[in-house]
Amino acid sequence: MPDQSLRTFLANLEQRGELIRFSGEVDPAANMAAIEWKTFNELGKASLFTSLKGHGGWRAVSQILADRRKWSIGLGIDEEDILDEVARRIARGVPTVDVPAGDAPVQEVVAEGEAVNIHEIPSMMTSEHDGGRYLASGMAVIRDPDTGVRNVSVHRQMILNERETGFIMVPRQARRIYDKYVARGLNMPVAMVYGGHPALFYGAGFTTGFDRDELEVAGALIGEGVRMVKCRTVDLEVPAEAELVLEGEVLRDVEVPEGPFGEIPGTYAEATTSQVLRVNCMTRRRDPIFYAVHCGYPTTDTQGTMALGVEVATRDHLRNVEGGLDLLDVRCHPAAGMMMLVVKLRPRVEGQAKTALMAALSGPYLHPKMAVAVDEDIDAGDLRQVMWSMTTRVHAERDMIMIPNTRVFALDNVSPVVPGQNSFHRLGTKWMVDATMPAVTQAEERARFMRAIPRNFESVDLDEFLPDA
Ligand SMILES: Cc1cc2nc3c(=O)[nH]c(=O)nc-3n(C[C@H](O)[C@H](O)[C@H](O)COP(=O)(O)O)c2cc1C
Ligand SMILES: [Mn+2]
Repeated sequence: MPDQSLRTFLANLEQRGELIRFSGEVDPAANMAAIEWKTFNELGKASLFTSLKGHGGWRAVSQILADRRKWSIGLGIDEEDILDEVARRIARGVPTVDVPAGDAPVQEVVAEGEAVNIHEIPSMMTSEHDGGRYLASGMAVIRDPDTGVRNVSVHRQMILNERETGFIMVPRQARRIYDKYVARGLNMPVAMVYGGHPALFYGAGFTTGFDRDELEVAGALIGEGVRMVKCRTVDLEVPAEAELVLEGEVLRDVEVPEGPFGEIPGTYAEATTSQVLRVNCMTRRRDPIFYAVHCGYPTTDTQGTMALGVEVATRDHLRNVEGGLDLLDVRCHPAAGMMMLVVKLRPRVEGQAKTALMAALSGPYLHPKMAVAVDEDIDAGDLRQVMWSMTTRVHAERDMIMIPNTRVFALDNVSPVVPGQNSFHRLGTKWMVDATMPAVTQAEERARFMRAIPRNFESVDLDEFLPDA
């Protein structure tokens, strides 16, 4: 029976040298974010903090899913196969399984009503100008009041007081469900879940059909149904092996000031207003590990998670392009704030790369606004090679195309807000760069665009020549 908690994954990361354990005291309100950000961006490692100032009994982790290597450990998939295998597994859903409260570590400690105090959680002060301490890893389990179908999505929460947080919903599925409750004059029941098997976080960050329960997507990734326990105060269920749950409701008629907050593009979402989550019950493990997701300037788990979802969904979307593509790779680069796609393909006929680029920019995710097509000799995951293609193989007046006034990602600050709408509705310019070699059909033409690589590049083994260490 696979462990569905965070814990086996953390042990695997540590054993593979992918995680650094910090036993000295750190302060979630002052220095934890800088430490975990540098630990990943300078050393490529995840962080586990075992001594948190003001939060005895808690531990925290961060940057555990910021790159493909960590995702491949988390999902038990070879790095090279990750897009194929995720797509293969999630093609069908695996239903959840109910377990009794006695089998649910996440309910070992329960606080209800006045006893709830969110300040106990080691929430992080993340970016320099954030409006407060945030929880950013919460997976909101909700239910569509019309169909009964569950939805799971991640929502940032600014801590407001002992019992309330902000709750930001950009116009996607959770917002649509919230609007249905509001139309009935009701608050929306929610269970926020923190810390679990990486498959849960993948599902929560993944955009799939409105009629699909992301917990069944997670189950498909794990290979068995997610074990769920009934909540104590709302008519919902949560993964029994999670670390922490906040049960409550998103209020129907309240908006409060919220933000600013360092967001997924790497810039700030400006201070605005948000809905409010009122917490009626907090359940947790006896020795909880808080998942302190870093949301802000790349690279963080936020981009690392969303990028993998964009890649899988875009690949699927590209399958429908006329004639079929010889598609070799799709990359959504976290370093580019997730707004750029690289499509690697073997164009078979003239014009096919540009057709593929149009499709890449009209997939299920709004985030990508720029797409670059590269040839089979380019590593789409290496931005240096992508940039090289963009200079040597691009004749801009022919190969660069802009499509103005298209709907773009809610947090893309450079794209203007639609007049009269809230800041989440923006019109921007999608742009495509065809960096594939011209003249697919003419071998002699292509010779001018080949990479001038070192002689005997393939056969030379550097290790044979390096001086002994
Ligand atoms: C760390 C992290 C934080 C996120 N914060 C928010 C948020 O505050 N509001 C929001 O609407 N989406 C947020 N998202 C994105 C949604 O979780 C994601 O788009 C999800 O697929 C939406 O689910 P849905 O398609 O069921 O609506 C966040 C994602 C991650 C990984
Ligand atoms: Mn959904």
